[in-house]
Amino acid sequence: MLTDTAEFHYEAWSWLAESVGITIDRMFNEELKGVSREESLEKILHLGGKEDLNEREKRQLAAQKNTRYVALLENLTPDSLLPGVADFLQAARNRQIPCVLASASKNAHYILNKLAIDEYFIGIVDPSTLSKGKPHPEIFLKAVELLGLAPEETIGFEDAIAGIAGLKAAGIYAVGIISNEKLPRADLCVPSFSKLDIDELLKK
Ligand code: UVW
Repeated sequence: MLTDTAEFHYEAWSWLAESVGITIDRMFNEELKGVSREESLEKILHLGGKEDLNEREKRQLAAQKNTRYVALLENLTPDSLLPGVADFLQAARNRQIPCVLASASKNAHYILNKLAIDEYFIGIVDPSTLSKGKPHPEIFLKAVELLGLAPEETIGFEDAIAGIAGLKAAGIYAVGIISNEKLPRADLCVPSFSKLDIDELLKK
């Protein structure tokens, strides 16, 4: 939701899936949003009836996908930030509001660096410490821990149903950032960060 990596994931996963005789489409790719690399691979192999590959083969496939994906991430620049993100982060910083990134991606550091916004975050949840994916609240509870705050003192931003469900399960005020639909369980839903007024949000 800081930038759109879905298309890069799609390109890399489609290529990887084709290499083992499986075809995925953009609709299926939607199901991979916010899902870890390993779990995404499982979903793809399941789709193609190939989930019985051994662990070594799965590790190799995941690594191949990641090499291709990271090569595509090379194209990211600060211009790749979604509308309103830079201003919102700056507004948070001006008010001394700390931000933490709760991402299931092991490439999160690299992505923040390419977008030149790493200095706006006091931390990133380490995906290797997570035992359960969204909608489980674990990732958000770890983010709250990094902030040193209680869940009800924080605000979470998500662009997918599973993310909003995770935020709500963690007891966090959930803002849905989504352009073409609604996230029914979100406390507030806006099409982009540019539609958010941070001072209004802080009154919630
Ligand atoms: C995700 O994008 C969720 O994972 P990774 O970048 O680690 O493949």
